[in-house]
Amino acid sequence: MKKIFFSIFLVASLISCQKKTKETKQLITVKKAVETPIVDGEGTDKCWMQTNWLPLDQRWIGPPYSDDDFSGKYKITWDDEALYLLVQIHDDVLFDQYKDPKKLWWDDDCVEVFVDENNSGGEHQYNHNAFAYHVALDGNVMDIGPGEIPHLYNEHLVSKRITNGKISTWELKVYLYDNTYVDGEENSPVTLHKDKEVGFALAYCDNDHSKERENFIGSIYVEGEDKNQGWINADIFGTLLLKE
Ligand SMILES: [Ca+2]
Ligand SMILES: [Ca+2]
Ligand SMILES: [Ca+2]
Ligand SMILES: [Ca+2]
Repeated sequence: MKKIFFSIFLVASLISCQKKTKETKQLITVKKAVETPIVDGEGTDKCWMQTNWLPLDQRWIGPPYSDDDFSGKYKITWDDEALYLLVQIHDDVLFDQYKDPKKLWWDDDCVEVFVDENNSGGEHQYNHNAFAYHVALDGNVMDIGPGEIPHLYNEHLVSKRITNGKISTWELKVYLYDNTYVDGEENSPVTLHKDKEVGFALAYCDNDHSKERENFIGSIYVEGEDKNQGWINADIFGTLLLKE
């Protein structure tokens, strides 16, 4: 009997260990939107007026760059339905060399939103433990699913971009799906609530005229030589803590 109890305890411990592998590196308290923002690319909504900018300044790939080449910042808020982001990017050249959204999407200019619904951390390269949504200049949303199959996830993320000269303002509504998500089936996004923790990072792929992206800039410091970890490992994400 004791042995069985111990086995159950051991299995339960292993499951709970697998569930949470991540240590909190960047805790961001996110205030609930006073009014749901209108996703129109204009940061004039009341909630944005009351939210501070956060930096998008960690070089994950590529050589040092000038402020004119790239600089970025973002705001974040939430309501019961989704996360909302206001992302302001200074990028000297907007470049979309592949019109096919499923072709080398990370080598075109795009905003990348990483979300781990239950903040578990862990590996998510070809599964839905977390998502890495690449939002292209034309609004298409790409990620790789199980079986290494690229998918459009346009129903997961609504966006609108307004570009004035070198400055683009992206407004995004990001629905959160949990790890039971199955491609090709009916899935419902989760409802958000106060005190929920969400794994999160933001990035921008900057390409101005090269075959491959020139820089990849993220919102969080990544340890080690290879900083291009976000699309594989949700342990590197920061943590959002949703508050009223
Ligand atoms: Ca707006
Ligand atoms: Ca640039
Ligand atoms: Ca997860
Ligand atoms: Ca660019």
